Amino acid sequence: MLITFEGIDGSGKTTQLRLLKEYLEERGRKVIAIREPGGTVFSENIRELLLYSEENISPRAELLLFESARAHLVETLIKPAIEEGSIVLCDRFYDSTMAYQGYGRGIPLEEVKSCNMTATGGLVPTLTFYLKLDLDESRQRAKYRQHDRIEQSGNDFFERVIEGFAKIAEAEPRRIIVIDASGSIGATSIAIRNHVKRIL
Ligand code: T5A
Repeated sequence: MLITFEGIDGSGKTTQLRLLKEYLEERGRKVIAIREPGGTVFSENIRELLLYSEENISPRAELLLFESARAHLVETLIKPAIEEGSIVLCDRFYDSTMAYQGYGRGIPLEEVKSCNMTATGGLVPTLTFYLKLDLDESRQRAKYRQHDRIEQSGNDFFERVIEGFAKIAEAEPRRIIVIDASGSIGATSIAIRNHVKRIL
């Protein structure tokens, strides 16, 4: 089973993924928690390039780097883990590419979709939580951190990303659960657990 967490930077994905992992492990489930881009040595190296390159990266080069990191992660870690019965929790997956590179950077959505398909081999998450938070609140939460290359993309970019996530969620209401992430960490966690309980 693959469960993914999506949302803009600082929406609480990492926090909620950690809490869900604890909850599932307490119930005896084998859980693998990973992040995108990353999760393997190769994909973490690509993450470094993507987030900390001092040279500007062109939108299509950026798209292909995310997909390359994903292709390796899916083949070497996610698919084998699912096959052995683990629950894989992934901090971001291909919906982020659609939102950031498609809606955010303006690469035609059909192109992004096709690249996502190539990278995942058609793997679709069982469930996706979209942690919905407005830009002001997300900036507030992330204000004491150093911002990476993508986080420096500006408010217009992030407004397009937020609009993109809304459209992506609207198109697949069975897979993508929209969670109001503006409440407390505890309230958000309970909302997520209640959905997960239904599919265990
Ligand atoms: N990207 C990624 C693409 O452009 N295309 C792609 O295909 C993919 C896969 C990755 C970057 O790459 C981009 C998106 C990103 O810009 P990242 O660091 O992995 O970068 O992702 P971020 O989303 O930036 O990770 P963050 O750690 O910033 O955000 P999270 O994980 O959403 O938030 P979290 O849990 O770390 O929380 C942030 C802060 O808020 C607090 C936490 O304690 C923490 O301090 N917090 C709350 N505070 C109040 N109330 C709550 N409910 C809170 N929940 C958390």
